[in-house]
Formats: sequence, C-alpha cells, structure tokens
Amino acid sequence: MTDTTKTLCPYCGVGCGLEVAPPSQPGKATNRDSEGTPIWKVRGDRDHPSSQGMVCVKGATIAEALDKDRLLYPMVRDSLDEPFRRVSWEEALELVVHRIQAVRYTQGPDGLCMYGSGQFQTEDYYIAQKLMKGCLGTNNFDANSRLCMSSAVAGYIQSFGSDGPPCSYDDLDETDCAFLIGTNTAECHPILFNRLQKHRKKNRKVKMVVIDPRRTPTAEAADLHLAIQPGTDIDLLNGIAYLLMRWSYQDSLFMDDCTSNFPAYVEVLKHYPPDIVASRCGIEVKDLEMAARYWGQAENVLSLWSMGVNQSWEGTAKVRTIINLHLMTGQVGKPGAGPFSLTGQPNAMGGREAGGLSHLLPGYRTVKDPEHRAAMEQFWGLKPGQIAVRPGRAAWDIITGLEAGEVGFLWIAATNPAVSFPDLDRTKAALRRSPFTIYQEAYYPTETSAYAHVLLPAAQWSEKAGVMTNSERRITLCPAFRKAKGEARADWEIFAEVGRRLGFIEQFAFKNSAEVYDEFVQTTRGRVCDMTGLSHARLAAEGPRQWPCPDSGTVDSARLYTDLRFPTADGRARFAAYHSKGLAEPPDAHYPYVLTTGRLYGHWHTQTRTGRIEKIRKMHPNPFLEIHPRDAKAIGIQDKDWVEVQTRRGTARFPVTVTRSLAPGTVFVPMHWGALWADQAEANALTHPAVDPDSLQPELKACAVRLVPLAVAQEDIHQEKSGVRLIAEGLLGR
Ligand SMILES: Nc1nc2c(c(=O)[nH]1)N[C@H]1C(S)=C(S)[C@@H](COP(=O)(O)OP(=O)(O)OC[C@H]3O[C@@H](n4cnc5c(=O)[nH]c(N)nc54)[C@H](O)[C@@H]3O)O[C@H]1N2
Ligand SMILES: Nc1nc2c(c(=O)[nH]1)N[C@H]1C(S)=C(S)[C@@H](COP(=O)(O)OP(=O)(O)OC[C@H]3O[C@@H](n4cnc5c(=O)[nH]c(N)nc54)[C@H](O)[C@@H]3O)O[C@H]1N2
Ligand code: SF4
Ligand SMILES: [Mo]
Repeated sequence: MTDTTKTLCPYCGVGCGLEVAPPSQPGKATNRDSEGTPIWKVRGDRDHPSSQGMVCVKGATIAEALDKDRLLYPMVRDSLDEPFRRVSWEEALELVVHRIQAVRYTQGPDGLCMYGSGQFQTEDYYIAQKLMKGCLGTNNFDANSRLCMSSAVAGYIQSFGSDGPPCSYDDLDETDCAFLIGTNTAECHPILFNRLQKHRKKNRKVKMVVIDPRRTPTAEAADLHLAIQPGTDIDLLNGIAYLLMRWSYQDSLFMDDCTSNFPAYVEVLKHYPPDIVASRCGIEVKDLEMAARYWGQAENVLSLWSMGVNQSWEGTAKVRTIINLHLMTGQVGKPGAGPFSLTGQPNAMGGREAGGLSHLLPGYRTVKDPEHRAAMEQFWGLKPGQIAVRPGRAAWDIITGLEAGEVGFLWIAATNPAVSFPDLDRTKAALRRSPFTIYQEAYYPTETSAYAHVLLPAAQWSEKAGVMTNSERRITLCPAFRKAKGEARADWEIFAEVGRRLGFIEQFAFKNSAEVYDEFVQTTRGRVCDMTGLSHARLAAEGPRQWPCPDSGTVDSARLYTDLRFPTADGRARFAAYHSKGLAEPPDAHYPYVLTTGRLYGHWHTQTRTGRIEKIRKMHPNPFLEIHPRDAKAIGIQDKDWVEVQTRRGTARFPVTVTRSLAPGTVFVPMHWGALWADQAEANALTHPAVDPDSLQPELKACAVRLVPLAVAQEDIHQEKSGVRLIAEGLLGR
C-alpha cells in the first residue's frame, strides 16, 4: 500500500496496529464495501509490537462503518417528546454554557455530571478532567470503564499500592502456565489469544487453565476447564491456595521480604479444604487439585482476567484473591508471570492515566489524597481547595442522582448507556427525568439519543489525532487521516471550547491535540505511569511505546515491580483475606436460573459500528439465549423455541439455543442487542445494579431469572430493524 497511515485498531484493549490507505490509488481498482461504497483499505501493521501484523474481523472491517448513519450537525430540542432541530455550533455551545452556569449557581457544581468512555482518546479524557474536576470543581466525571475494569483498578491499588497491570504481551510467549479467569479471550481479545496458542503449539508443556461457567471457545482450547458455578471464583482461588500451602508450593522467601498481611489470609484459607470448595464450585476435587498442581509446578504463572472477575459485587475481592496466589508463589515481577488484567476498551488504560473515573485524578492520583489534589490544583493554576474533597458520582450514582433530582446537567459522550447500563427500565426512566442531557456521539441514532436534549456530533477515530494505551501499557498515536464528517469535532475540542466560553481562557488555550498531550504527560512526572518522555512527534517517529517512559534516564518498561518493591507505604504487596459473598441476587424458587451476559466474536457492544457491517451481521444475525438440554426439557422447550426471560426488574424474549456449553441452572444471553437492533432482547432489561463496595462496579454477570416458554411463534419479533437508517436520514435531512 502507498500513502499508508499507521494507527491503532479502535475496538478492543489488545490494541492491534493497523495500516490504512485511501480507497483509490493510481493504477489500482478502488476499494469498496459490499454496497459498492469506496472505503479505506485496512490491514495489520507488521511493525506494531503488540500485534505483529495480525487483526481480527472487527479490526479488518472497521472502515465499512465509518461513514454510515453519522451524526453530522448539532441538534437541539426543548423536551424529549419533540423532534430535534438542527442548530449551529454557536447556538448549541451557548446553550450548553448557559445551562452549566445556571446549574452551577442554583444547584452548585455537584449538579453537573459527565459520563464518558474508554473509547475516548487520552487527550479527550484529560481535557474532560481539567474542565470538570479542575475548573468546575466537581468530581462528577465517570466513564463506562466503571462497568468494565474499575474492580481491577481497585484491586491493583489495594494489593500493590498503585494501579497498573505489571505484565506485557511478551509474557504470553514466556509463561509455563496461563490461568484465564472469567475471560473469553478467544472471542474478546482474539489476537492476544492467538499469541498464547502459538506459544503453546511450540511448547507442548505449557498449560492453559480456563475458569468460566461456560464452555466458551476459550475453554474448548484449554488443558483444563473449570466450569465453576457463577460467582464462586473466590472459593475456587482460596481452594487452590489451600492446596498450594498443603503441598508447600509457597515461596516463603518472597513472602517474608516482599509481602504483608499473610497471617490474615492463612486464617481464611483454613476454611477451604478441597471437598468443600469442589462442591461449592460445582467441580470435581481432582480438577481442583490439577489446577493447583499446574500452578504450583510451573516456573512462571501468568493469570489473565476480564469481565467474569471484574463485573461482580465482589469484583475487587476477586482481583485481590487472584493477586494473593501470585504473592504466595512469588509469581510477579519476572518474565512469563504476573496478574494481568485485560482491559476491554481501546483506551481504558489511557482513561486510568488521565484520571477518568470519579475517584481519580490525572497521573494515577486519587481524589481522596490531599497531596494529589494540591498537586493538580497547582498544575492547573487553580486556587487551593478548588478540587472537591469527595469522589464524584460513579456510574450508577448518576442514575440515583437523576432520580433524586440532584443532577441538573448530564453530559454523555462516547458511550450508549440506554443499552449498556444495568436495570434498563430504571435507567431509562431516570434518563427521561433528566432536566438537561447532552449526548456527544459519532452516530445517529443510537438508543441513547432518544434521551438527549442536545446532540453534539463527535469526530471519531480516523478523523482526530490522539493517543490510546492498550492492555500492556503501550501507547500508540492514532493520527487523523480523513476529514471529519459533516460538522463533527473532536471530543477534547468541544470540551475545551466550552471551558473557554466559561471563562477559562488560559486553561484551554490549546492549538491542537499534540499540545494537549504535552501538557498531560507532565502530570505523570515521577508517577508509576511516567510518560514525560513521550510526545505525538516521538510516537510518530519511533512508533508505539510502553510506559513508564520518563524524559530522563532509561527504564525497562516491559514489566513493573521487577525490583520486587511495591509502591505501598512499606514497599510490600498486601495479601487480602476474603470469603466469598456469593451472588448479589442468588437464584430462588421464584427465579430459579442464573443469567449471565457477555460478548460474541464479531459484534462490538451496542452495535453502533458492527451492526452496520454486513459481514458481521451475517455472522451474528440474532440475539439468543443459551440453555442446557436438561433445563430446556424441564420447561418443555426445544432448540429455536422462544422463551420470555423474567426478572424482578424487567423481561426480554429470545429464541433458545440448546447447548451443553453451560451447566444446568445457568443461561446466557449476549449484551449486543439494544432497542434499535431487536425488539425486547435487551440483556440489561434483566440485570440488577448491585455494585462492589470498593470499585462501585455493577454485577453485570449474574442475576436470577425465570423462563416462560412462549406458545406463539415469535419469528418476527427480532426482525432486523431496517428503519434505523431511514430515521437517521429523515431527521438529518431537515
Ligand atoms: N468481540 C468483542 N470483543 C470485545 C468486546 C466486544 O464487545 N466484542 N468488548 C471489549 C470490552 S469493553 C471488554 S470489557 C472485553 C470483555 O471480555 P470478556 O471478559 O472476555 O467478555 P465477556 O463475554 O463479557 O465475559 C467473559 C466471561 O466471563 C464469564 N463469567 C460469567 N460469570 C462468571 C463468574 O462468576 N466467574 C468466572 N470466572 N467467569 C464468569 C462468562 O461466561 C464469559 O465467558 O472484551 C473486549 N473485546
Ligand atoms: N449486561 C451487560 N452489560 C454490559 C456489559 C456486559 O458484559 N454485560 N459490559 C459492560 C462493559 S465492560 C462496557 S465497556 C460497556 C460498553 O457499553 P457502551 O460504552 O455503551 O457501548 P459502545 O457501543 O461501545 O458505545 C460507545 C459509543 O461511542 C461512540 N463513539 C465511538 N467513537 C467515538 C468518539 O471518538 N467520540 C464520541 N463522542 N463517540 C464515539 C460509538 O458510536 C458508540 O455509540 O457495556 C457494559 N455493559
Ligand atoms: S483483537 Fe482487538 S484490537 Fe486487535 S483487531 Fe481485533 S478488535 Fe482490533
Ligand atoms: Mo468493557
């Protein structure tokens, strides 16, 4: 390809490098999608160290979704029942600024709220923090990452003294034993999974253990699949630790020198003999023992986890219990080993660096720490005490805040909560009560546009320059290589413009995103995530880099904690002592099944992009519910029959897929179908909002349901909603 641009895949946290080239090049046929529209050519970037040229179907087809159904102009309306009318940016921004001022003076800064996304670039995140937490003095900035990896953040901070996944993808090539816990890596982090599989093919002794209630494609490939009952991870992990102790696999030297709180942990472990653990988890004692042997005998153990761990009302405890095993056996700070949280979104990591959750500040700082607040106040040129002392509203607190009338201004950007939030009936009712909601999006419509008073068109990946950090702390520059659609603007530019109009001229005097990045990296100086050595220019010239990357001295950034010192007060990593709480909503006589929810290989979340790509739509045409043959028989249904799923909160309807891939008692539905893509197939109409007390992450992975067979054939209810595009064009054409 000539005229290529190197960039990063904007979907998952693997962060594969891409090379893109314009549709037309001299002497070559124009590149077109299945509908004949010219589209950019995309292929894997062989030079990208994280992916070495590989891409999955999502990355390979990204160009097909970039131009369809875009939100092109600002639009406003006075109430949710009215149609939108197109307005100028000037009018839209004046309205926004006027509203911010009104709420500041009537309700105070706590009435303002922003809900962003791990699909922001770091520059977007940083400017949003400066605006909300700095200039406006409210910590009410949260992001969809709260639903995603906030338990991993909390777990790392509590165990190690700081956030930050300590591993690299290179560890996948060097491990002897990989524990994949609550992660369907084959479908959700496919390129990373391929890398592990390659290593295992070359080295037959390398073990892979998968811990997941479902027999996913990931579990199919494992040496050992522990199909535990949902929510029993802590029992299992404590049971493994019990056996490691019994068989003297612990690394006492490491524990003596580098850890604290081991005695409390040992107290807890006493209660986890194999027979009790196996029966609670619904597995066999011999499999539990085999898992412990694999861990104990391996030279280097790497654990990988994602939503099966984090999305739980005891997610932080699960994370810490995983880390316990590493501390007990000295499996951290060396090649092929360590507790490795896989981030879901392309820039969930950048969000953490920029302080993009309501309890964080830039540079891996926390709101609660007075020194951290003071440092940021000084850095931003604000008066002492300007940053609020308390953490702001986390995701679900926004809903309760709307219900209580405490949120007067809600700004949603780069996320689609009318599909992705728990307890959707309640979520939607709260959104409907919002006095003023801005929705800043690349596409129109999405399910959330129905709840907006103002729509602001966002430039998306390919149309704006910025950086993203993938799961292995590697930062890649994503240059702009196409013109923004319509009047769309980069998220950070919109935030900065609003900041200037509010009078913070100096704070937001950036000419471009490279300048934003230059300022941001200064907030990381001397921190675990130091990246003062980076700039857009350097990333463009030298390619992607991992942090830490300070501007002086050389550091080995491949792994954290190689010196076995941890950023806690005493330099030691802390053991945690947890018993399992079980599920927040256990099954009972009225709601006898556990529903779990998750992802499919081709689709990305709420389908705003992948739903518009024919190849992917064909791959996953309909929502469905997976059920074990025994349960299907018990309620008198067969494959493809329809059931209504009922919970204490809401209902949804699906055709069933009868499968032995999950145990009796558990059913599964994918999360991808919101109200625009199917009727009554919303996973989150069913889920509940119980959250982890430390991370405030909701338990999206389990709720109690009952299943009612639907007598009538319901073939038409999931008929594809081809109206989506018509609505968009009709309204945009006004
Ligand atoms: N194809 C695709 N890939 C994606 C995404 C996408 O939308 N589509 N999204 C990205 C994002 S943002 C994220 S967060 C990641 C998510 O990546 P994953 O976490 O791998 O995906 P999920 O399907 O949400 O859940 C993983 C597994 O958790 C299991 N599970 C449920 N309950 C439990 C439990 O109690 N214990 C254990 N051990 N396991 C349990 C489920 O059966 C499921 O197989 O994927 C990223 N990659
Ligand atoms: N039941 C259940 N619910 C879940 C989960 C689950 O496993 N089960 N997983 C949770 C998790 S881990 C996640 S991460 C969330 C994801 O949930 P969401 O964040 O709601 O899902 P997306 O579809 O990724 O929404 C991102 C939106 O950002 C828009 N966008 C893309 N680029 C840009 C940009 O540059 N600027 C702007 N302004 N907009 C842009 C896209 O068009 C899209 O509409 O869902 C959560 N909800
Ligand atoms: S694995 Fe993730 S980052 Fe890589 S191409 Fe697929 S979606 Fe993109
Ligand atoms: Mo996520």
